[in-house]
Amino acid sequence: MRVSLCCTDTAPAPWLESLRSALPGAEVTQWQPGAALADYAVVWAPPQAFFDEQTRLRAAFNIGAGVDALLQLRIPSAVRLVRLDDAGMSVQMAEYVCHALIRHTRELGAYEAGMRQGRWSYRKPLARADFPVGIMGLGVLGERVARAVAQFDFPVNGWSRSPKAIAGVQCFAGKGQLPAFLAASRVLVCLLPLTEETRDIVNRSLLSQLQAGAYLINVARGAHVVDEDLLYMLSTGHLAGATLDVFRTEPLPPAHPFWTHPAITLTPHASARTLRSESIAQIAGKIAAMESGGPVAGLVDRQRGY
Ligand code: NDP
Ligand code: OXD
Repeated sequence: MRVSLCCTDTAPAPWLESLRSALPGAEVTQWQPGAALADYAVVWAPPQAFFDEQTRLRAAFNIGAGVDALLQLRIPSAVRLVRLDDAGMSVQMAEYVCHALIRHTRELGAYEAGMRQGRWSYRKPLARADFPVGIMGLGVLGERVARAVAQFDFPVNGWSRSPKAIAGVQCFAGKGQLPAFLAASRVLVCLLPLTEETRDIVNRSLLSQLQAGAYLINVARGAHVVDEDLLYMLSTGHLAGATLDVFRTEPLPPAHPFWTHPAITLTPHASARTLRSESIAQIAGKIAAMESGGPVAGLVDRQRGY
């Protein structure tokens, strides 16, 4: 069996070494134009030329959860696309979202500013009940985040395409229930995949349906949010602030207003990093399942877009 690694933005050597030890019977190589045909691919942001040349692939494993960039390429339908299915990301996402939420509701930013000025002064505690959290996307990451937020006794709402039942979470589904979900939420967490249906979803109309003094945490994809609408809603005061991990253009251009906005906290697409050993163990397990004809979790449904 031959496995080809084609990852831009990722140092290949440690991946090659770990893939070789996880797949001892396989010939694992880094892809270069003209390389021998492989059976499986491990990819992140591959060029179109990779799929044009690699005509024997049975499956391509994306070393990330989001497959929006991969689905922009022309990939023969015979190639099964497989995403990372947690692989250590959901706990990171739960940490990140809880931290952003608690930093906001405990006003830790204001305490930090006070500390820098040598100021010892208390702020009146805010009530958790006044900060219902709405999580858009209740998949592998969203469900874990919803459960983690519920552990801190915040009211939690969740929204997905298909109906769900999650203990401690009021679940809404489909476009028809989106207005009720938004009206019940003050803090909005975006954990949707980027698809034709979800691009630009966090716009002025959606943000204005959240409870007043809303807060946005976007950890999914930058193109979910209409940047100008976010800035406008901050200027009206309806939105109190935002924590953003993902952006339409990454790295975020130096002149972008998000960098200096006082109500925006940002990180460089770091909320849930791909962990190499967990990812490779998962990919090796899935290759073994495919070879033996068993079921494989995390298959991408190209029609749905995730
Ligand atoms: P999943 O595919 O497991 O879950 C997606 C969820 O979104 C599902 O609950 C799905 O509903 C819901 N959904 C999809 N389309 C719609 C729609 N049109 N309306 C309502 N709900 C919808 O994805 P993950 O949880 O694994 O990951 C989510 C996203 O997080 C990734 O696609 C990626 O973009 C991003 N991500 C960001 C990272 C970062 O570092 N910032 C790291 C990892 C991921 P249903 O359950 O009904 O199918
Ligand atoms: C992912 C990501 O999709 O890192 O896994 O954003």
